[in-house]
Amino acid sequence: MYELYFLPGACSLATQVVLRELGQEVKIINRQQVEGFEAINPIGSVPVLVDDGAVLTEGAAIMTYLLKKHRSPLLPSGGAEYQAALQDIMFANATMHPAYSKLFFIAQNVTDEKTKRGIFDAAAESIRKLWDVVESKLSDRQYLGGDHPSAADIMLAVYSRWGDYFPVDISFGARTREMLAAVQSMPSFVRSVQAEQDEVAR
Ligand SMILES: N[C@@H](CCC(=O)N[C@@H](CS)C(=O)NCC(=O)O)C(=O)O
Repeated sequence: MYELYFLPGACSLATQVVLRELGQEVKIINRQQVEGFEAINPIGSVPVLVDDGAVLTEGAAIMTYLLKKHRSPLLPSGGAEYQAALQDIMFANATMHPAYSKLFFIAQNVTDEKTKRGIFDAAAESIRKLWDVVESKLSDRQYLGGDHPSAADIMLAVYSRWGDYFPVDISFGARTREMLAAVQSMPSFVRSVQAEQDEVAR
């Protein structure tokens, strides 16, 4: 069984959803309950996946590891389709995620309220532009992956919820809203959110 270190609602939720899509059993461990987590991951972040004793870090690397290992159609095996799927995963993990991470950084580090408001607005604007890119990609398809949700769709569906934590207005285009709602209502997604809540309440 896989072990997955998580923080509630964090990017590790996408890892859990994908594990469930792959039909894998997973034990989730709340990083907040783990003393000395830096001994497991020196940068202190989740997700961390433990597979038969091997400790894996970095969300995109974990995602591609799992999809390849289980030969999932969520990641085509080669050619232009593989490259496009990988590009979407990296867009999610290395472009959209860091754009949202700025909101967390501002909330934690900027104390002057007027300055904070201005920087929040600027960060939200850069996030909105990225969602515009997603909206145009979805002009001819339901999901980034085509007819079915891809790993990138799942990752974006997790990140899209983060704007609610801050005093920012991040709107989504109509097709993006449909994609996000469809992914967030997948049984694997609903179950993963519930599993996190159960673990936090324990
Ligand atoms: N590059 C890392 C970044 C992961 C990351 O920023 N994780 C956040 C949650 S979404 C986290 O653990 N934040 C808490 C912390 O860094 O202490 C990855 O993709 O795995």
